[in-house]
Amino acid sequence: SYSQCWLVYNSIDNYKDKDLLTDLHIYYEKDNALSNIMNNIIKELTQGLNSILNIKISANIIDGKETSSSIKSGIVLGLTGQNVINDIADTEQLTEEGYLLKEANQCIYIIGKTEKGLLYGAFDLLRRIATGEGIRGLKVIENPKNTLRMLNHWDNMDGSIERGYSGESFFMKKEEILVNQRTIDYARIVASIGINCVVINNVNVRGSAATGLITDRYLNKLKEMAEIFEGYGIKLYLSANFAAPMEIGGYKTADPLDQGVADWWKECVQNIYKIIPGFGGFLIKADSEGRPGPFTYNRTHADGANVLARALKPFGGLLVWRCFVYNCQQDWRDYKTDRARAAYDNFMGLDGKFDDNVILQIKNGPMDFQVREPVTPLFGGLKNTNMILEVQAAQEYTGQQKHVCYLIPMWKEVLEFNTYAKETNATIADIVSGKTYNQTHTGMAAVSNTGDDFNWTGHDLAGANLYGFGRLSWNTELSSEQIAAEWIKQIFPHKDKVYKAIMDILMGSWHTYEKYTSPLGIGWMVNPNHHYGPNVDGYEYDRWGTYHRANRNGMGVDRTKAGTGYASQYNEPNASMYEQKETCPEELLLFFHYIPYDYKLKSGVTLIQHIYDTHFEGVQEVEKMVEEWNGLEGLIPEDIFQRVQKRLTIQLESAKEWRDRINTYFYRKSGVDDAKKRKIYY
Ligand code: BDP
Repeated sequence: SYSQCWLVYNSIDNYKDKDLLTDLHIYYEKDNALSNIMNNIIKELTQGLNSILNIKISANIIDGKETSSSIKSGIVLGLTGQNVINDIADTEQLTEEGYLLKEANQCIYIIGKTEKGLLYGAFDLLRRIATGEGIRGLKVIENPKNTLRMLNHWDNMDGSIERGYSGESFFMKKEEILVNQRTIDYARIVASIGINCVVINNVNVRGSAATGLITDRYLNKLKEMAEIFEGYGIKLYLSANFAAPMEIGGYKTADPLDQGVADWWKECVQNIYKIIPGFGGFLIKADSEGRPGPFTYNRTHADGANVLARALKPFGGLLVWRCFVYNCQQDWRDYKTDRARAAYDNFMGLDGKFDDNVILQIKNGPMDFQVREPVTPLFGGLKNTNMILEVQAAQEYTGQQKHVCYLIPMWKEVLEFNTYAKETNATIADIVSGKTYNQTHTGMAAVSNTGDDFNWTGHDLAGANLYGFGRLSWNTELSSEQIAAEWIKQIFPHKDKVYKAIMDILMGSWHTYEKYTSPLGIGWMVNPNHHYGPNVDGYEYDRWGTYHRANRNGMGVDRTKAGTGYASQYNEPNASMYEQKETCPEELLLFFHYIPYDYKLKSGVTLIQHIYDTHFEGVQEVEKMVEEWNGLEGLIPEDIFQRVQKRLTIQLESAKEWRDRINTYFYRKSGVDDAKKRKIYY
């Protein structure tokens, strides 16, 4: 069994606008059978309203060609273009997936241009009701800001999940594809927050089973999954192996400029679309961390992406190509090479060389999902390329879903970052939504944090990251608080104390995590491989390119012109801002500069004292979280209370370990005592 996340539809008493929800009327072309999407909308609305308000309604289908309406009250659903609907509101502003919700004459209208729009409108209405919001006088037009709202699952064919902290895969097990009730509930849950593209398998496509997902061995089963997804407006995507023509095709090369390779991909893709006409496309990780790619053949990433894109093109498929390309065999002795430079160095020269159905998927930071990184400069550089932002909902470096770390505030900062690529409209949100350069394929992708655990996300509070990603990718302007508020109210009883405690815990959690882990943007002080828990020198003399450069005088990586030159990859005025210690935002100081321990920060304390102080504060903040959570006993569902309480205990222990390891390490390196005379070393 498993939870329904934010679709639990808890019952609420005394909902004041219940009288508007008497019936469900659906305008539909009578000669057509209801589509899967329409059936799902009906199911969702009838079950949802029944569960929340104890209202029993059934759908009344009305011929869409009808010209007059005798409807007295209730929900009215219809596409634009149907006579009766057109009278109700001006729907010109609606885009493909948008919807209009409007109350008029005792009716709640849900109007869309497409059935997908209606689906999102229905989920929006249910969300408002579930959170207790009134719907009288309602009038909203919602169009998604991004066309691609994508989840990347890193699920392996054996059922394990790379960087998965919530159990095993619910998409695959023992090299077989799973299609069952959970597939349906997954689709409902993610569709309700606007997700419309899902990649079900790991970007590291290793072995013949994963590589063979694009062949007849799996396509018929995948077709069943794709049909379920389609009923919720979701397109199925697959991660593909760049060397598939060799590994499963038995061909002599995977050279993208070889005609045989191009033909192989064409045939492969034709076959996929024959079986799954609504297939979305491929996601590719190439030339990265051991994955094959075009570099082997002295070809560019544009050559590599385009050969696949051309195979997909006739069917409207998209090719998503990741920019996480760097040399993972660097030399830590060499202060001039810098992994942070890699995405920009590898891709800037290719701007404009990608086909129009290629999309570059770029991680938010130049390194790898650390608790604090600057925004990658690549977004501010590329001008003639489709780009989407990749974030990681899976908390690989942010506590692995044992710690609470609400990531929406981090993603908001990324989205609001001004790249200065143009004078106006040049934030990351503008760039990835196509506002800056008018690209067609734009949006956001998240590495999913789900698995087959009862609550889907291991930590119940990690559900807010999944929820928030969907909502944010739909509307990048929502605030972190708004998103948290919606999430809390859909899941927990509507009580002030509950709301306040959970809101506090979520909203402070990212900064708290940052305080007791690695300071001022330096990152990486984790145990190698699994990446959980402190290990200051874990990667320091390794080849992955992730260093803190601490010695007895100070620490930090010099990324100015005197150092690796990374800061110059930004547009002005950002480049100069990062170049100078004085103007560099302090939370990123050690990312850009080597700083002596006695350097005075703006707060007046020295760098070393700041490290000690924040590590004590971080632990205190976790103690406060534990206290707040304990105060919820009896007020929220017992199982959630227990699960979270258990994880908070683990978090507190781990936070103390971080504090003591970091403080001890830097005390021993620097020899500087704590000004407040606390115990800082062991
Ligand atoms: C890193 C993960 C690794 C992924 C890689 C990626 O440690 O497991 O394969 O990113 O994004 O964060 O490809």
